[in-house]
Amino acid sequence: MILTIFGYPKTGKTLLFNLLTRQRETVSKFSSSHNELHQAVVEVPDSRLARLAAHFDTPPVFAKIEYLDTGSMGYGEIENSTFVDLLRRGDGLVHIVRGFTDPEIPHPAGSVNPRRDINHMESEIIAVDFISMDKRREKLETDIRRSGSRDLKEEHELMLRLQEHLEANRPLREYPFTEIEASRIKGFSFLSQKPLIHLINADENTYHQYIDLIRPPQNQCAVQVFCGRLETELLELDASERTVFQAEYGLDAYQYIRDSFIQNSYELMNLASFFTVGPDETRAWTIARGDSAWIAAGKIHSDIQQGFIRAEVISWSDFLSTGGFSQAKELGILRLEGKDYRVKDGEIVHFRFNK
Ligand SMILES: Nc1nc2c(ncn2[C@@H]2O[C@H](COP(=O)(O)OP(=O)(O)O)[C@@H](O)[C@H]2O)c(=O)[nH]1
Ligand SMILES: [Mg+2]
Repeated sequence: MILTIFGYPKTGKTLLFNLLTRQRETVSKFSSSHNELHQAVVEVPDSRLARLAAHFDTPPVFAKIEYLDTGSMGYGEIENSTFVDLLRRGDGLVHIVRGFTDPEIPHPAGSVNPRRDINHMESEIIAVDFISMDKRREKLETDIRRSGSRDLKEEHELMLRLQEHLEANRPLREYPFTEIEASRIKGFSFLSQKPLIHLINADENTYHQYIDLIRPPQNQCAVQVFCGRLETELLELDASERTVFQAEYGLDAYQYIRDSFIQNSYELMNLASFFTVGPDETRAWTIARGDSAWIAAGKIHSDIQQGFIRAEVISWSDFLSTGGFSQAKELGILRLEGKDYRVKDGEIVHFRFNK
């Protein structure tokens, strides 16, 4: 899974990237290379998987997230194409919003105002989608004049409806797609359809004033606040010192982004993990919540999906408390499920398939 970090210049994108990936890329007031790109892959920590791996005495293979830290985009300049490409690559988008004050780092719009920047960025993203949809619509109109297939006409009608939706300044995340419509536009990677987190980078003085901007995930969009520089500094201290400083700043309940970010993104993006276990490896796989056993099988290998017979399913905790597959089978806790079974977060799935 890829998460793309983006935002206006000097908002703390690279600082966040370093926090999340434990890299040490240069964070700077001055250098402003527009084309810098940092990438790093990190494991998704999962104590359930670690315990299963210990049980089997096999190496745990954690799920992975790749972070892309894009170079800065100017205020109102999102359509720069290399930039949009990086956004399209993301399965989810992380918009870093300037929330800290520092007279030495001027804001391109003249003042620090996260609410304004969030709205501004939403509109820019919507505009990008509108423009790419416009191109597609024009192409469809030419093609329809030539061939007039019903399929093209339906796509054209959909584009018109979606453009109307975008014109009302609403992201595609909020459009009630039918399954057919969703599959029609899947290949376009529209930006306003991607899950999005607006992450306000505050400092110890501004943090409290942004609390009421926080929004829990709704339609795969959320607003969160963190203190990038302060958190980086606190993480260098030991736990007791941290507590003292946090109390001093009135941040006793502060949630470290480094600890909470992955969990929150999984929730935002409606993701879940299932596990495969065995003598070779104990491994976590990422699926969407509600995915069927058949789709889960396809995450591992298309052969397993094609030859799907049944899935043996048990929750990770039931597995550990019964002590193994044969005990679980005897107790009737190991279930046999079919293709349509919806796999739940934390289940061990063993696929039986025709080779
Ligand atoms: N005071 C303060 N400064 C920050 C914070 N986050 C980033 N900065 C400063 O903002 C500048 C730009 O940070 P950087 O991560 O390189 O921003 P980017 O251009 O978005 O990648 C650096 O001088 C950082 O030290 C923060 O939370 N508080
Ligand atoms: Mg940077």
